[in-house]
Amino acid sequence: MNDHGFVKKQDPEVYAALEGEEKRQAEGIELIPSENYVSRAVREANSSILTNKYSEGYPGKRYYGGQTYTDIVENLARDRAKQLFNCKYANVQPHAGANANIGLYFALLEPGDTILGMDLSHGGHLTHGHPVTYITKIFKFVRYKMKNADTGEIDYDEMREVAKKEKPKIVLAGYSAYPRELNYAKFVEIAREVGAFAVMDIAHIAGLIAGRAMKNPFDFGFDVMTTTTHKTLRGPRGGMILTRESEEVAKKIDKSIFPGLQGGPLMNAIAAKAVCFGEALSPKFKEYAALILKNAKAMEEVFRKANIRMLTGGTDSHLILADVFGSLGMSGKEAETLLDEVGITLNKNSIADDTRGPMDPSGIRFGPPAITTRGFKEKECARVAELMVEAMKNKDDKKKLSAIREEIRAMCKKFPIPESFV
Ligand code: DSN
Repeated sequence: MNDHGFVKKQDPEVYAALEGEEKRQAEGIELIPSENYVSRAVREANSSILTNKYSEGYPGKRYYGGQTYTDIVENLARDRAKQLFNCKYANVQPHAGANANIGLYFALLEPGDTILGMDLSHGGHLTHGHPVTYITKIFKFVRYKMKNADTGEIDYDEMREVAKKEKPKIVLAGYSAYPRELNYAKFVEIAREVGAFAVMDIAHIAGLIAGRAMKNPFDFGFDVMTTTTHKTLRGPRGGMILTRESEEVAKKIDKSIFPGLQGGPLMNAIAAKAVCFGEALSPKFKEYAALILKNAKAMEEVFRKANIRMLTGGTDSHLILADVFGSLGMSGKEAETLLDEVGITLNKNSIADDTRGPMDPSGIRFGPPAITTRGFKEKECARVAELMVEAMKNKDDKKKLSAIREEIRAMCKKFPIPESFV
């Protein structure tokens, strides 16, 4: 529903772009697995008058006056986050997932210290040590990999060997393009052997952990988890750091985020995080999380039947990484552009040890978190996957592509984006 009345009156150019985006979201199938549709309540909190307020510091210990209500919302967000993820401490101030990761590194490490993370082409994230990021000028990153990209099994022997040799201070799990559940106990075992912190970046699967559809790494002894709040968790854009039980670590993290890395927190976003965490605590969210997994499986099945190679052989989570170049001779970029034309949005993605470059890689990455929010069940998700395959296999058949576009439009009309989930 349009709520841009004041923008319309005051700034027609921005208004036109907002309207265009609203229509794009309403009429297309969103399969980027890190995107979602938030509730109206989350949006209201996110655009609330809390954007007017400066609140450097933490509840009860701020640098400016007038903090009665900011303290209330930040405490609500922290308490709900702790309850959701079963931990003792939460810092809800990171403006983004990248800030959460960078703030954490500075909290736990000294310059020159080492982090052991997943090889980036096997699913890791930029902030896990990509050479283009500034953190690689400060910390040393060493790598483990999958043993076999067709099963997804992590090479834990290699991980242990590298850990013993390099003595990392952090053993890092959690990825943006890896679809399998991890052997968390193994990570913790290796981290303990070398005296490192076991850290998990749960950004992609935070909603699945909160909704109890996937395991919680804290149950296996992980020390800290970082996350975004806007992916499967279905909240506002933002980040968060959770500490299982060490008060000393939690204090270091607080200091690192403010004043170490950031200035004033975005209190409007923190209010929206509180609303999102409230939604995630509801029984309906558990149903949502469970349905994401079923819907992803339904899509996996269609790709398997179509003989399209999926990295790791399939998925245990909300995302699928398919080797369209290897299977169909179509690059990831070509597939992304083609599917965009029929109303399906997803992203091109590198696959493990990709021989093609990152701007035109071999793979596509997609998943059902957003369409599940829209009410799609297994039947509809399977149909979307069939339409994807049909489009890719008939990329030059204009008539067929136009029929697919029409079917997508009709599906979107049948499943409007909901405004409330409780
Ligand atoms: N850009 C995010 C994703 O799509 O996975 C990661 O930060």
